[in-house]
Amino acid sequence: MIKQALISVSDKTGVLDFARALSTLGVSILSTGGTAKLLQDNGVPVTEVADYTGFPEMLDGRVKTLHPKVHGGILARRDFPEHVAKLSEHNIPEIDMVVVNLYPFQQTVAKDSCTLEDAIENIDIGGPTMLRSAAKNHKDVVVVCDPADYGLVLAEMKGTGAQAGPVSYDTKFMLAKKVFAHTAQYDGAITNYLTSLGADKAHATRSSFPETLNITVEKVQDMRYGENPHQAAAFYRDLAPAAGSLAAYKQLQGKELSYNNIADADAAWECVKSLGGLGQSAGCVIVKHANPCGVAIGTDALDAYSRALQTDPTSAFGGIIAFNVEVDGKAAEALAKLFVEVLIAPSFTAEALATMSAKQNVRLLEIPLGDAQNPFDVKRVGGGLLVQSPDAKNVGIGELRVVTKKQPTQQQLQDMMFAWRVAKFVKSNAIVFCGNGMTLGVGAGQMSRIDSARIASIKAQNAGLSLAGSAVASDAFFPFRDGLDVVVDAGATCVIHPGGSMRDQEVIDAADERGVVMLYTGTRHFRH
Ligand code: 93A
Repeated sequence: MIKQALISVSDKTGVLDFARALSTLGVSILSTGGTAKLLQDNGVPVTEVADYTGFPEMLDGRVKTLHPKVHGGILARRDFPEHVAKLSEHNIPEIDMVVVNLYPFQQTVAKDSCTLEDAIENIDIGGPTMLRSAAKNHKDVVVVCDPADYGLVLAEMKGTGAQAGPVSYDTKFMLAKKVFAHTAQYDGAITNYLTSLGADKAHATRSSFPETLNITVEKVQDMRYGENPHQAAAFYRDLAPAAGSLAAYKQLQGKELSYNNIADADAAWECVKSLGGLGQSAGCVIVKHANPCGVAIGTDALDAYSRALQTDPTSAFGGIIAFNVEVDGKAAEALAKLFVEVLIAPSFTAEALATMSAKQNVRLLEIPLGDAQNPFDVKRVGGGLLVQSPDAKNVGIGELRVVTKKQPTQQQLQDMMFAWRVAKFVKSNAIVFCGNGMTLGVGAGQMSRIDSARIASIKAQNAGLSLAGSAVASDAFFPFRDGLDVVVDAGATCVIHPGGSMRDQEVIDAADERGVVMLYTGTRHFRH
């Protein structure tokens, strides 16, 4: 029987209705200052914790609920006669439900103006203590740290009639697990913040990377297997994924996503999102084994797809395809002719959905567009993590430097800008031939740049595409002139790369000698 609940919340969303419903079910309510006032002002009967314990809230609220009459009432085991006897000896009533959410530490430190003092005052002590007490004793105590669970708890209590009914063990256990995940994350955020502060604590200068890194993620799904069938796997997402990130996907049809599907879908989605502002309304990216094997912009989804497919129709078989525009019926009809593993778009028209519904093997993902970046990238290495800020740099046209005698035409500039956007998403060493807003040949993941250049031109040949007059992007500088010669021999007339080699002059002279245009970006896009 739930007779007494303690409610103490910073986020007051939904708490009034919840408290009122509890009260109607005959539950007496204990509450702290601000929460008690809100309930009282709205006519919900409530006893202030200070009146209950006989101790006032003190030390600017630092001590409100830290009292044996509170914690004894929560922690006592109802099935231990000695515990029950102790409670009555000290006149401590049982507390059967704890509803607490914590001081908004994360929101406070997210503000640029936050001082160390502000942060420290927002470290909740009494709240986590009550949550952990209640979660430890979850067999007998219902603990609610998330306003989203108020409805579930009420529904179970009301299920048994006018009197407050019990909450099931399964629900109490689920709520307790949620509490420990929540307090672990809360302490993790405090640690991340404090260990990111420099020696000059008074001024709280912050480094991007704390001394210890606590990452809390939540499981989205277990997978049948990982990269290979003998590996177990699961997908976890950030508690607040960046807007427009893959983790925000809604699956509209198709089999469960595999580990490789999610990795490739992320590569395709990140690449296609970067194709805006290039003078065409639609973009399409086809990915195989984490690399784009066809990328194009076009007048609409069908146009972009048809052109992306031309780059490497062989590799596109069983590929992951992403669009940055709605997929309509026309595009879906063309897509239905190809064996596709995953299809991603911000939306699908009704006609497109009808066409794809005949291809139930295709996993259809809807993801809202958004360009927020992950706060950092993580890569697991033996015994540790490599952490870096994301490769968020997009070179603007104004930052490009022409280093050859020959100046680019407008068309060449556009082609090089497109090629450069794509090269960022191709594994190093990356060489990407492009023309008229589509890839013509992609050389990826080779240990030597010259091999990537050769492979890219062979692939264009295999696809029957001409490289005459094409643009080439190289994700890092040409260490020697040989790589440049390969792409110019293949037909390229303009080349974009970061520059910065010891032999830059040798490579510039080669470009002048061959009569091609060369642009420096000053930015490198290694991707491993
Ligand atoms: O300052 S505390 O760490 N000390 C306490 O004893 C205590 N008891 C509850 N913070 C404490 N709380 C927190 O107060 C709760 O976790 C909740 O976030 C907040 C609710 O305060 P009010 O009801 O005054 O708005």
